Amino acid sequence: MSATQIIITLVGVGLIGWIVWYFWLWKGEAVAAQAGAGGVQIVNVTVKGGYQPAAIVVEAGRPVRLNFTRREASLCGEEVVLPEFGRRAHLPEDKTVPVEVTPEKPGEYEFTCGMNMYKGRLIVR
Ligand SMILES: [Cu+2]
Repeated sequence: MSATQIIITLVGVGLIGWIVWYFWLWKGEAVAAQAGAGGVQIVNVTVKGGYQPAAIVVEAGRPVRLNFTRREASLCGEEVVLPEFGRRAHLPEDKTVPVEVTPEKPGEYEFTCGMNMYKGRLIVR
């Protein structure tokens, strides 16, 4: 193989690796909740083509307030569901809707849109 062929091969492999990582492996950076009054853990979540942030780190045993704001006309994110907590909320466009839960046990808890298309995770430590 010539040097050019080696370089082209390496670039190709790198590109494939990046595509695999970006589309299948990357789940978004986890964001830690901010401490609010009374020990509430607060996170602002934007709903637009998904949840931003989609991974939220909180501490067990303390209340968590997720402030959901839907910033899109699409009806996909109109409803958010937290199945493990038996909670669901309607999210009107451009209005912030707080959803409070208290995760007692460490673990990962999913939240999704009403159709189970948008997915986010509450990582409880
Ligand atoms: Cu949906």
